[in-house]
Amino acid sequence: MKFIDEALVTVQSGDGGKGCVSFRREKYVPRGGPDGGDGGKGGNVVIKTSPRKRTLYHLRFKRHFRAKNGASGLGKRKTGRNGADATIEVPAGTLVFDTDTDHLICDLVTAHETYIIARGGRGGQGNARFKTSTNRAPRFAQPGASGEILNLKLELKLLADIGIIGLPNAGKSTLLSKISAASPKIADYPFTTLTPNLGVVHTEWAEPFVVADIPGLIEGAHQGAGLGTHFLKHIERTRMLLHLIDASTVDPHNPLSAFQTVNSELCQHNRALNTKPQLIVLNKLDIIDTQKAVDAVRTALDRDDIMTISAATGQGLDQLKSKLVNMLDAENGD
Ligand SMILES: Nc1nc2c(ncn2[C@@H]2O[C@H](COP(=O)(O)OP(=O)(O)OP(=O)(O)O)[C@@H](O)[C@H]2O)c(=O)[nH]1
Ligand SMILES: [Mg+2]
Repeated sequence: MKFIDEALVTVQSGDGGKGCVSFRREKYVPRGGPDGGDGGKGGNVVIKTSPRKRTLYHLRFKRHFRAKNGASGLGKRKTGRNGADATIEVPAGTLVFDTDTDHLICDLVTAHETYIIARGGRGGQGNARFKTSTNRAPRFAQPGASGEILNLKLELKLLADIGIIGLPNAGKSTLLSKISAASPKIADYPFTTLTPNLGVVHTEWAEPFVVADIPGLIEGAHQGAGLGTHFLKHIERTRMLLHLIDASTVDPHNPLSAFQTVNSELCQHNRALNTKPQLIVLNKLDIIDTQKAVDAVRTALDRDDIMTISAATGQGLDQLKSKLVNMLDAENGD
């Protein structure tokens, strides 16, 4: 399940400000001597990992990052102001390559990590610094050093934020295809999905997130039945689960059977999976008489946060996306 997000950006650090040529001029102080201050330092371009970012998608719209130049030095030995840094926010896990040399510059692993990718130029020295016993009135100052320009390729191996689990045929792949640009194979027989598929979900109001469609689980999966739990290791790394249930197959006398089968397989594979936040979603609400099944599941679980959708018609998908965004933000501690 390799899914790489890529972005090309150009970064430019700020030039250093030039040094100042100036002489002290004050009443009653004849020949006050040189007092030109140094130029300010150019700003750096900094790459920073932010837990709010989940993909590199935002870099499709902003590809140039330029830090500000340092200001020139001033009289009275005043140093020019330093140029402001430019910051590129990326998710943890981003690799940064120099596209001109293909060299890996840095591998940002943890949250809130910062790396100076392009250093600002040094400010030039003002003439006050060049005063010597033989040249007491230097009429020159240094120019600032130039910033650097780099072409970068950012690469991120996407990990799913959300794993869709459920029995075969629940509509997991259909749901993924409706909320993302992924086009997994969809069919009315079980085990259509043989390997997990990833899709990026975009909304107009939130940071994109990544959803994985996991092959269907059946009873005995932890012992190898069906496709087994081979793919559950992908679920282990997701932050939350979307448990999809086909409402048209819910037995009103035993409404939780599908739900319990899948959860017990998860748990037998790895107990920790049971503690992952799980959103329960009933699918295929376009089929008649499914409302009874929904009510039965709601009553049996005694939870009112169960969502209902039809992946086929698109009913309820906007509400579902908002709910997922809220849950991910809550996980982030926002
Ligand atoms: N009526 C109706 N049919 C649906 C809906 N969602 C999915 N289906 C159908 O259900 C069948 C199974 O859908 P898939 O998306 O392949 O199911 P899956 O959960 O990915 O199945 P596996 O990959 O085999 O585990 C397909 O025939 C879909 O067209 C829905 O909302 N309404
Ligand atoms: Mg599928």
